[in-house]
Amino acid sequence: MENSFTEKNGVSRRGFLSSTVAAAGMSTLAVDLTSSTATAATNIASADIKNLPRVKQELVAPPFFPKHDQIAKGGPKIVEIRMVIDEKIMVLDDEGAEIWALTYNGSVPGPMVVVHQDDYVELTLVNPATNAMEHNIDFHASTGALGGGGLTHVSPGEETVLRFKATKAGVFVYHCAPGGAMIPYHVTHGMNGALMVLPRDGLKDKAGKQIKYDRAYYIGEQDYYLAKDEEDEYITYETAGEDYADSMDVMATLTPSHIVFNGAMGALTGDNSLKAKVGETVLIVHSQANRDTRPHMIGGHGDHVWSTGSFSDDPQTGLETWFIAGGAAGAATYTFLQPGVYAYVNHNLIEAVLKGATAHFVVEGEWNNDLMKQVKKPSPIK
Ligand SMILES: [Cu+2]
Repeated sequence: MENSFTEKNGVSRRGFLSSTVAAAGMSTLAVDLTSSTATAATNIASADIKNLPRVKQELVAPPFFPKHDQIAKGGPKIVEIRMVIDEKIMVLDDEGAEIWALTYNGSVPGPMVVVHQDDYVELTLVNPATNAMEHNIDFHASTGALGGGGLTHVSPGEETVLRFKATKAGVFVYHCAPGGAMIPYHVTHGMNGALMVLPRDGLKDKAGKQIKYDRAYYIGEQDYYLAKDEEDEYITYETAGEDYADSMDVMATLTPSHIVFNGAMGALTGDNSLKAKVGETVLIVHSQANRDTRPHMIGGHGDHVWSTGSFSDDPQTGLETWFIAGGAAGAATYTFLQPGVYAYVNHNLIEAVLKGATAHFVVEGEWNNDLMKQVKKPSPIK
């Protein structure tokens, strides 16, 4: 890849980037899949699909969820969503480290999408002419054609529409996967998000009892690989894609410069803290498109946890810390029992504190002395 970068360095940025993608090999695979899918498609259910009701889902920026029903009303639907790709500068920390982020709808992570099992997701993916790069989308919730990645390559100035059936219940990552080294490059520049496929009759515990949530938050964990100059300062760039060679060098070390929640350090702390009240049940969906992680609610628990993200499996209960594999999303519910500030962290505490993977929940309500009481304030030893 580095050779192709050097060789193509003289041509225009857009030309260089698509050449780099073509050189990567994966995109050849994607093209083959596109044509074979188109010709071999039997379209067994197209008549039925035509008769399904259509609804538009207004996507919102994380940590918030779009409006949705926890239990499906009626039969399967086509849920129309629209994502516009935005290549933009994002500031990642207090020191002003910045990146040309590659985003779905302008946020890192991209927006949460919510449907019910057997609904159809119909995505319009728009790549405005003002962007520099080709992009696509691979939905881990979907089946076939590289998760739709083979059918959704859009160059700047193009849009495409992909429809897939959400056959599996759970929470799933989606991400850009243009081909070869551009796959990790785009994913580690923020181009990923999550989609929740609820069972039609909602979430259940292992006894089959309904689990309802009062609030839902989406936390997308992001590892970035920013390069530094000889003075130990983060390098800045004029355009998206210009950091490609430097980024590849840092990525090869497997050592992120930043590991953050929702795009930047502090995106979910201070004024941006997540809110809840004592007695409320909060659903937390946590995704990591590239790297393993281990969420922990300091001072709380995971009451019900779908660590692998599959709602077809019984949730685990009463967990202190749970594992989310790189390339996956997981879900957890917690009913807050005490007021206060809870740090929700990736419990590799170096990653939480030094790299940025920390969020805060600010919970209002009455303190319960039965659960915890300071029996004696810290004072001199008698
Ligand atoms: Cu992309």
